[in-house]
Amino acid sequence: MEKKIACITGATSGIGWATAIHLAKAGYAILACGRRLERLRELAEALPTGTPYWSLSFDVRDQSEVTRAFSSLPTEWQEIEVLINNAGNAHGLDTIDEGKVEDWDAMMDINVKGLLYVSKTVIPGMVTRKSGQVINIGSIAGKEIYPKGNVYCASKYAVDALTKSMRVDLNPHGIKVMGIHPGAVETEFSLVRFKGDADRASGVYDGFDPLTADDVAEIIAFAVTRPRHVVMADVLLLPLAQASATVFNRNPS
Ligand code: NDP
Ligand code: 8X3
Repeated sequence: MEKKIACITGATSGIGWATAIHLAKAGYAILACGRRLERLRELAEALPTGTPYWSLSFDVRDQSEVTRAFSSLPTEWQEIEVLINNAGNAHGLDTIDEGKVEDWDAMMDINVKGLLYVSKTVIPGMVTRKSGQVINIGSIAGKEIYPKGNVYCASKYAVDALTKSMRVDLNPHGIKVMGIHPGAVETEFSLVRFKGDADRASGVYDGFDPLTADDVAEIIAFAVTRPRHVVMADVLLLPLAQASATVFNRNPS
């Protein structure tokens, strides 16, 4: 492959989809991952003409599926230079006493263990080549907790801890590790959190301009395209109206 390969998990929607487009524009070959096959096909059409593209459909929760998917890659797609660990979601918004075990399992299994499974598959090649960049998508929820955020916040605190740990462990190998932590971004995120309740989901963004997936993707692409010696280690990205995990300036006069 002439171009460097960027692998993006959760590329079927939101931040991952927009990141695929921005990195393709920056000259990367795109290896897109997600469960929804139709979306992976649509993404191929949405990329700039001529972008080398390959997709892998798997559930990040299933380690054997993850391993199988990556070992199915043709030789020219195996040298992944950039890994964007983006797949993830919140499931539910309940106090700790009322939270559902299946929601807790989904968040820990996808946001934490899924990120680990993909990393375990991709990073050893970077270590061998002494080259690579890993960007983990955390959240403001991994910097501050908020009411009813409990397990989602814990999963994103874990992503933050893993990002810092990866940076230390991979430091001898010349691999960049960066954490991008967005505040409110309007994607399918709230629709998933509220299990398809579109009114409740859109209400999250009432009265202010949230970040768009494009806003976040632009920062990710900027981070990836810095000179080799520059690492944007830890970025908290907020919409103007958001001052913390809980403070929003809604309906300003
Ligand atoms: P979306 O719901 O739009 O996208 C989530 C992506 O994750 C989809 O492509 C989905 O693909 C993928 N995904 C979810 N579960 C799995 C799974 N089990 N296996 C494989 N892929 C999976 O949300 P966002 O774009 O907003 O979220 C992307 C990341 O950004 C997440 O890690 C989220 O926590 C984080 N984030 C989001 C914020 C926001 O306000 N939106 C703010 C801060 C961080 P598919 O369903 O096809 O498998
Ligand atoms: C998503 C942002 O504030 O809904 O990570 O947790 S928040």
